[in-house]
Amino acid sequence: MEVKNQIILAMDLMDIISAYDVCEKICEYINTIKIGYPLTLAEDLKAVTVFKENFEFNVICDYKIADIPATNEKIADLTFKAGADAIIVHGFVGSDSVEICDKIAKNYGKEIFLLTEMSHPGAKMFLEGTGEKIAKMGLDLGLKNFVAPATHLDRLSAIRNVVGDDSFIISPGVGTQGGNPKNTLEFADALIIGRSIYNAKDPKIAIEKIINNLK
Ligand code: NUP
Repeated sequence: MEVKNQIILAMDLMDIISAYDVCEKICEYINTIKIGYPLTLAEDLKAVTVFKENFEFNVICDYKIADIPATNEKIADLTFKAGADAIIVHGFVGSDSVEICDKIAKNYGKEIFLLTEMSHPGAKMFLEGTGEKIAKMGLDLGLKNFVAPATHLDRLSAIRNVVGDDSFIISPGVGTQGGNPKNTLEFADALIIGRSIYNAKDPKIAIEKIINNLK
């Protein structure tokens, strides 16, 4: 996936009008948006269509799928049927649950991103340290796309070491969660940024600042 300016907008506003409004302001700078449960549960999967039809964005659905294969299959199928370009899948559930999502993605000519470790403080409790194993499983499954945290650069770097330079890592946790954009891009291919853009008084100025600081 080609991500313009190495920034993916995490759109977690919960109504489509406000989300649309932010996208209109910054669409010259981005071509990829990530939506998750907040917007989808509030507005339905039609949110995918709104961003595809009006902005021609790549749409990544951050559903962190983490169920048994039979259920993952249904979730993935509905998501790709709605027009998503990619879906985020949890790795800790194991290879069978991940593999079925990849199979469905391929049926649609689309992609999955494998979530290795998470960015929030609670990730330390159970997830921290599992990222390399999950990343290795992804590699063994032939996956190329991974999600790893911007808030723990040592962990992000360890995961990069496992997946190698040919893999594509997108990284959440920049801005509001404390991660630094430039440092994160030493290890990641693209940043996932939400609140520090969509909650800014002027989202256009906010994203311009981030882009300028990357230079
Ligand atoms: O480990 C993760 N951390 C994380 O923040 C995995 C994620 N998918 N996310 C998501 O990235 C989170 O749900 C939100 O949509 C986005 C970060 O947004 P923000 O903290 O920049 O507002």
